[in-house]
Parts: sequence; C-alpha cells; structure tokens
Amino acid sequence: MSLSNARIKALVRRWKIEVPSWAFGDGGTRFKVFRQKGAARNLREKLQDAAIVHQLTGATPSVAVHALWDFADMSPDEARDYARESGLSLGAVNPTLFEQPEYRFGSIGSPEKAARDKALAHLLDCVEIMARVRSRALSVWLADGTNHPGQDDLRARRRRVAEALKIVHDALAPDMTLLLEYKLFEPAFYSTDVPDWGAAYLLCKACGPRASVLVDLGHHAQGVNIEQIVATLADERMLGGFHFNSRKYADDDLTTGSLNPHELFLIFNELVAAGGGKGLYPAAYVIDQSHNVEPKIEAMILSVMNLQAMYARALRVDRAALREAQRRRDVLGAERVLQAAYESDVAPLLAEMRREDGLPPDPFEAYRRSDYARKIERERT
Ligand code: PSV
Ligand code: MN
Repeated sequence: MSLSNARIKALVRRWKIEVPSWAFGDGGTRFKVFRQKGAARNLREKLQDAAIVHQLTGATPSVAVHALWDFADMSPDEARDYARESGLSLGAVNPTLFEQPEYRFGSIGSPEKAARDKALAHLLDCVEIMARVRSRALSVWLADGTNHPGQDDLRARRRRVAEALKIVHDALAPDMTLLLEYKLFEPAFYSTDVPDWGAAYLLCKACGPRASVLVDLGHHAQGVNIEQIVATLADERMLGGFHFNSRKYADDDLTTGSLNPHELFLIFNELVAAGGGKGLYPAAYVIDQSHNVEPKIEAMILSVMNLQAMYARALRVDRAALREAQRRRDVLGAERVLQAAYESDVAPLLAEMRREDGLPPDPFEAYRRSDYARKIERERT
C-alpha cells in the first residue's frame, strides 16, 4: 500500500527548502557574466526576490548567504531584521574562501601560512555571523586543490585542512553544525582537497559530532551512483545537507530536475527510505543554482516545484510491495514498483495541497501573471 494522498500532502507541506541568495544576483560562467534586467544588486534585493518565491510556493522560508558576497552593504544584524520583516530567515552561512589573491594556492589547505590564517579568521568570522543572524549551519566548500602533479604534498594539504576544520568545529555553539561539501574538480583540476564523500566523511569524523557531509548534486563524476552515496551517508547519520541543482558535465547551474529527473527521483526514494516513515531524512536541504540564461526567479520557483513533485512521487512508492519483491528476488517486479511511483501524476495532488494552503495551484504561472518581473526591471536599473 502507498501512503494516502492526505498523508503525502501533509509531508510535502511540512518540507521546507532553502534558497540561495546568489541565485538572484547576476552570475554566470567563467567566460562571461550576462547581466539580466531586474537582477538583484544587493542582499536587500535578493531577499525581496526570495520573499516572492516563498509567498508563491509557501516552501522556502530561509535563505542561504555567502559571507563576502552578501554582507558588503548590509550588516548581519540588518540582514537578519530585514529578512524577518520579509517573512524569511537567514539560513546556512557559506564562507567565501576563494576570489582573493592570497588564495592562489588554496585557503585552509594552502602551503602559505598567511593564506591559511586569513581563511581561518574568515571561517571564525562566519561563526560570529551565524550567531548574529541566528543561523544553525556553516556550509563549507573549499576551492582548494592543486593543478599539477607534484605541485604540493597531498598528505600535508589534507592535514592542514583537517586542523583548521577542527578549530572551526570546536568554535561552533552546540546547536550549530558544520556541513562539509565535497567536489571532484574546479577550480583545481589535478586534485581537490575534499574531492568526494569519503574524504569529506573522514574529515567530519575527525572534527567531531557537529560536522557532517553535504552532497551537491553537481559535484560528482559522470556515472556516479549518487543515490547510493545518499543511502550510505544517511545510514551512517552523516548526511548533513544537500545542494540541489542539475548538471550535464559540471557544476550547479541548471534548475534541479531539468536534466535527470529519474536520478532525482531515486535520490528522493533513498531520502524517504532513510526517513523511516516520517518523511524525508532530516538534513539541511538547499537549492544551489546560479542562473545565467534563464530568468532567475522563475528558475527558482520551478526548481521548488520539481523538488516537491519528486518528493511526492517518492512518497508514492509502495514500500511493502518493494520489500516483498526484493524478498522474492523479483528484480523487475521491484523496479516496476519504483516505476509506478515515478510515472504517477502528482500535479493534481500538489495543486490541491497549495489551494488548501491559500497558495496559487501553479506558482510558476502565478509568477508569470504577476507584475513582479516588470516591476524589478523598471526599478533596478
Ligand atoms: C561550489 O561549486 C558551490 O557548489 C558551493 O556550494 C558554493 O558555495 C556555491 O557553489 C556557490 O558558488
Ligand atoms: Mn554547492
């Protein structure tokens, strides 16, 4: 038996997804940043855009921030208050450990002490910012690594990273977490200091109980079974966070669910299985996207809708039938249980859920019908 529609609506309704401040400002590839009319120019405007996404979807009450990008013209206190006035809160604080000249050879993994000191000071500043904005998650991604074989001692790099992360971990309040995000490549191309989930797991273990791994969908080699990584980390209670996006070859630029919806479904299937009947496995679920050619607010709304639809489909999996097929070694029967859920139409159910919550049944169309895009194009010149 699958869950009832009422139960599925209750679980999806309860799930909150964090949006990233950086999705609303101009971003792009390393070749060119194309400016978009109406794109947010500062944190205040990013929060305004995030508030619209939340008003229309009812699902995105918090906003992840990037420390150096976002607090240039607004203090953390002002940002916290402005977010609250906009019906939002600030979520994960992302240190910005790249972009500055000192980080040429890395940040906390750098062979240069001045770079390491600067990076550690920034990480500790971020812990202060977290306290100010009432954030519970420090979301660390390192651009660190090497470009050439022999460029640096790989074991020494690892130890430097471990040492700094431990200091940061120990500076966190008991209810704060350190989420460590791995990435196979870019901007370093020979080695990255935290290349995969195993490396991240070991570093987190060495830090202590407040550290866990963050999985970004864009950060794996082609063909990697991400749902199995999710299952492993969840089983170890070491899955702390998620960055949703969709990727063909590389990083995190496309709306989640746009390229590989079946993979996303299988990931949700594991998250629901690990949730043990109570919905999704508890973690910090964040969208990490940066939109270049597509309208940013629309892309964010669509991503939220795609995520809710995949979650609803994963909740439709008949778990008893799946277990039974597995027990009978009925390989294709088991696959058909998953297929039935994946192919089921959840749009009417989600539209009904939104109507019950006083939300537009199709937030994407509601946004298109609204005047918001034209208004910001006029105002943000
Ligand atoms: C790096 O590629 C990453 O996924 C990290 O999460 C950063 O914080 C984010 O993208 C924004 O650049
Ligand atoms: Mn990410």
